[in-house]
Amino acid sequence: MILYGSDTSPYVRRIRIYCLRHDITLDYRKLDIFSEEGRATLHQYNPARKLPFLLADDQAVLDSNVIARYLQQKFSLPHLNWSQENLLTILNACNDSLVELLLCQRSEFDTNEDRLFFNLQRGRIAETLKVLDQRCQENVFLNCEYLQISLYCLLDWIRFRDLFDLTAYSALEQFYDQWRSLDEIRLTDPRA
Ligand SMILES: N[C@@H](CCC(=O)N[C@@H](CS)C(=O)NCC(=O)O)C(=O)O
Repeated sequence: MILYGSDTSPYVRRIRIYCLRHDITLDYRKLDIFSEEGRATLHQYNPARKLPFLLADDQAVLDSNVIARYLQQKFSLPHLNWSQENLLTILNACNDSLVELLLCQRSEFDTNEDRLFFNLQRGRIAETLKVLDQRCQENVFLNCEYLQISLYCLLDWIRFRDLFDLTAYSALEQFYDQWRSLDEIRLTDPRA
């Protein structure tokens, strides 16, 4: 199985950590989607033009969440229940809004301006982080490995890119500290 991704993407990192923890062998290939060559590969396999995507069993599997489900089915690993799926949706919404704002900043917009699009993203980020912080103290969250991995990747990416001040979210901060020294975390650190 070939996983196309980049070291800095929190979505790619989820899959890499998940595979490391389950001894699933991946041929991980880094793709610079802003280079001509990287874009050509991206366009060839993924019309959504996003990372990650997986090539396996003669097909392309697109989107980290779909890849996770594909791996869970293929290797008979536990699936998320509905309440965990909902939390994943909330977590993804937070991550997606942060990606949108980062792309706006890179396009030289002032994302602190009082504009509908920026206000919607900022509101969503604050609300989803609040819910994740609350739910982080509950077993429904902490009993699901894929959610935990996804949460860690989000929190570490927020720090890595200096996107949001997390100090008010004490449960998230505590969770982050518990996870940061694990081997799989170190092996996939985008700073390394
Ligand atoms: N829902 C997708 C989101 C993936 C995503 O947003 N990937 C970013 C990298 S972190 C990307 O490829 N962005 C390229 C773009 O937006 O043009 C997933 O879970 O895989």
